Amino acid sequence: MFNNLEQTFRWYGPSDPVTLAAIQQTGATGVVTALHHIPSGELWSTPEIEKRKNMILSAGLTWSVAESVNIHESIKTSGCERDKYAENYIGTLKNLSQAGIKTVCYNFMPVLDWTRTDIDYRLPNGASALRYHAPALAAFDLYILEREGAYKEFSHKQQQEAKLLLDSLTTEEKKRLINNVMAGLPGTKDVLTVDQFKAHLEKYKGIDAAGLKQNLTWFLQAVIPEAEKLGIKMCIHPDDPPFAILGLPRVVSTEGDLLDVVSAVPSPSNGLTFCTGSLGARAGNDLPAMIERLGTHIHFLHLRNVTREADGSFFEADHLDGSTDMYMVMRSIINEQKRRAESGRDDVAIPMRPDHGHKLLDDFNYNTFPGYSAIGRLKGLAELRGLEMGIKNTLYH
Ligand code: DNO
Repeated sequence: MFNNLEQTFRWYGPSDPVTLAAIQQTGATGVVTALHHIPSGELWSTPEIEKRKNMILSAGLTWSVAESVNIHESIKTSGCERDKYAENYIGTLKNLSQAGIKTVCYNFMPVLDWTRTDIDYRLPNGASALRYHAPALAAFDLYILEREGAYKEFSHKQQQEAKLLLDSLTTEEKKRLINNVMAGLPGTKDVLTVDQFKAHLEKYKGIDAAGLKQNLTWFLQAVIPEAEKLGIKMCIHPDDPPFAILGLPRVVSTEGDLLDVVSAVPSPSNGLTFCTGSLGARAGNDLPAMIERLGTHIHFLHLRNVTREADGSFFEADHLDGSTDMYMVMRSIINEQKRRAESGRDDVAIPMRPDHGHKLLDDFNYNTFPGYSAIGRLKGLAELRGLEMGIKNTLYH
């Protein structure tokens, strides 16, 4: 029988209230982390990498994936400093490779990483989930950001709904909405001000989806050949949500986009992070079929589920519940593993992590990063682990 998936857990570093000792108790063997204290685009030095690696090793775990090595905005906007930042990026890959960290996750979302309007959406059982409420995002876009041209992107009805929603918010709630949408990179507590965000938008004025794709191709051409020499597997994370928001293009949202990425620079080092939560927020994405067709390029799995709502909103459901059929997803993953085993590939144990989890039980007593409490993710991991074992044993025992 071929190997199981490698079970990993994200750790935000020493400031994460979810400790490495706790991660060990989840049964995960791998840690997914990044040097979040180093500003985006700067070099990760060997001593800093080694320090983090040793913390993980002393807890009896391994550093499986660097997530994320973020890409500097000047690369996304083809700014004049992009050569320097590409060089830094390659330098970081060299140092990671030397330390034995060979899988690197990144994304190509302009300005913001993943975006939610509500990070404490209560489910009927009292659990707290993350939600993207389309009318709230529209209210922010139209009436708080007051983005030029935004009106053209919303129907009259959507504009009215957004206005009604905005008027119903207390000052405190409005502040919370702004903070949620303007939250900076995961693993930091940074929040952009609306004015800072407007300044970023200016830089994207002449960049449409085609332009952003060109910039992504430039990055891949600069970095993938180097990654290949170093034995590093790069894996791009899809957009979350998988559609353009706030006037910013997004180009890693569909199967076509993913195909464009892998064919731009064909290489075993030019792969994908298959995030079922991000891709699953778009109804047209048939996830099990995408895994069957793109599976060979998948170097990392983020498994979670969302429930899509009629108006384009979605909230994060239990890992085995929601709009994505996680049974079919896991079956497709196991099929891919079997193909790999049969063709003699050495990467059958694809690293996977339970992505996001609800806040449950004792989770409410900790100030964890949104989506990254211990018990909610542990529940997700336990369910996914059982699903994997059940399917695999049924098919191949
Ligand atoms: C959200 C995460 C993303 C991911 C980055 C990868 O919880 O999956 O923030 O780490 O987009 O670069």
